[in-house]
Amino acid sequence: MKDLVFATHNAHKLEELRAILKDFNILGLHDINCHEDIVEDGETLKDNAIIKANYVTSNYHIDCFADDTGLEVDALDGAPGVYSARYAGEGCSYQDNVNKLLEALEGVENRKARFKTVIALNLNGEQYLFEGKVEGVITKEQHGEKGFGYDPIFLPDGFDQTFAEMPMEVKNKISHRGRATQKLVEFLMKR
Ligand code: ITT
Repeated sequence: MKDLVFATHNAHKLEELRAILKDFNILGLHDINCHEDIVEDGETLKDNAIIKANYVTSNYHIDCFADDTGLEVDALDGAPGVYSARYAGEGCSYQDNVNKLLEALEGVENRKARFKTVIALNLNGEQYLFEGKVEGVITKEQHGEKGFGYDPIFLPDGFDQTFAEMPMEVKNKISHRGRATQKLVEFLMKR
């Protein structure tokens, strides 16, 4: 089975990707002894995905892919977007972010939102990009214990369970990261 490095420190993301990319041996940054915090100071998801992938390729001299994800809320003009990880401030928890978003949307009727993911793949000296998104709404309360991040308050269109209530395999079929990863898989399988 071919090794493929996923440039992430996020154990939840790693678990999701391992469940999707079953034909590859997916290594995380810990597996290659990369313990540095990669500074994600890009202005877009694409910039940050490229920053993470390039950091690993230039410092560890290996092919890898990285993803960056953001939650865009229409009533907040697309916030938290690229700042989704630190929406409630530097060092904040997932719960802090969820609380801040629920407060920001208190009394707001338009709750439309979407998750977007950009994956940057560095392979044999070339770079390839893949995108995925999922439309939905921000619920008024939290539901479910699974997943991570904003999952307990994201209800994907056409479903009656939040991402945190669904089994991971269901989330992976329809999610932003799942869709971007499917494109990555199709690309890798063709080669
Ligand atoms: P790495 O940069 O190490 O990969 P990260 O946690 O910083 O991990 P991202 O920058 O891609 O990940 O994501 C930004 C934030 O968006 C993340 O901290 C979560 O709060 C949220 N997020 C990302 N993917 C999510 C998902 O599938 N479900 C819910 N929230 C998610």
